[in-house]
Amino acid sequence: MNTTIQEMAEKLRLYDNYAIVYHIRPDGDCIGSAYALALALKSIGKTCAVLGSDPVPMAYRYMTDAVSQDNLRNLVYISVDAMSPQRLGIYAERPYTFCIDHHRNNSIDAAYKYVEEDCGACSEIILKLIRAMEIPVTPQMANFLYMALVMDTRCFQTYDTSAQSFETAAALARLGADVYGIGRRHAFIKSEARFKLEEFLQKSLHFSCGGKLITGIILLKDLETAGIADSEIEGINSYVEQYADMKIGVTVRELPDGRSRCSTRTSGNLSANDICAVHGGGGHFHAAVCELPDPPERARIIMEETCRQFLKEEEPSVSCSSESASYNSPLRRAGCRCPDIH
Ligand SMILES: [Mn+2]
Repeated sequence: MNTTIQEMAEKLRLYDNYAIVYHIRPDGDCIGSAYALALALKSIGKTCAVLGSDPVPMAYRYMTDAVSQDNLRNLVYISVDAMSPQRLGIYAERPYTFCIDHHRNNSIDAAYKYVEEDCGACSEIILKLIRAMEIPVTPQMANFLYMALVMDTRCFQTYDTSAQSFETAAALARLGADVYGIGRRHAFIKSEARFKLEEFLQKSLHFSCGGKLITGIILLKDLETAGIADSEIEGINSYVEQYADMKIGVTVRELPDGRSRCSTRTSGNLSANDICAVHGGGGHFHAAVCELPDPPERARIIMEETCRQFLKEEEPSVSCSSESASYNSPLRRAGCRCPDIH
């Protein structure tokens, strides 16, 4: 049952000891949202710990290390930015009293649930909640919330970016968020290792259906060679979206157990959520994910087949047979067709 922000604010005042749980493979939004909420609750005398199956990525430690974790007793669980129990990893089975999220089809069972589907970032909701509780927002909270907003809206460029996203940004700027520093650090500069990994990904790309379908692969050995951890490559799945003709882009990432995680991006009227749902996944309209039991090359073939069907449905005129040539760079399209390059 979805409650109102006001009701959530009232209920959050009732308990004393909170465990705020973020999702597996944490990103900026879940980290920023969880820590900002923790700081807010601590500021009114609650004890709080932020928990997650996976550790906080290195990129965010400079912010999170400054927040003390309280000792936990008689815990009341809050899930933040997680759409399903599976996304909570080792904390999936805990009894959740609160659930705050912005994904479609949220399936977490909680006594008090507030899900604002397709809002730009979960941190937009957290700011509303902190304000509804009449807790003063400190610059530290504002920094967490702004970082979350910048990361989940990809700097205000995603489909879900709305007037509320900009209003949240403006409010956080007034509340003391380091807009320049956070934007630059998290959304502009890149490490040498990141550049290297993007080069590997670029070389792995398959273009088909006239460049409308693009798939790429990131292998574990690519990460190792580039010298970057899997937890530090947030946003890499949007790389394929930068190609102007892309209607569907899939980034297949090899998982340690040999399976593949297929992050899917779409543009226009095509739903990434629907494409991933075919394989038991989901997410947002233009960004979703599914996991296949197959190794990456095989997973790519399966995803390409699924995507072709969606593309054909959307655009019956598109020439998109499974034999259509792939080439690894649009620059080569004019003269050289290199289907055997991969
Ligand atoms: Mn999010």
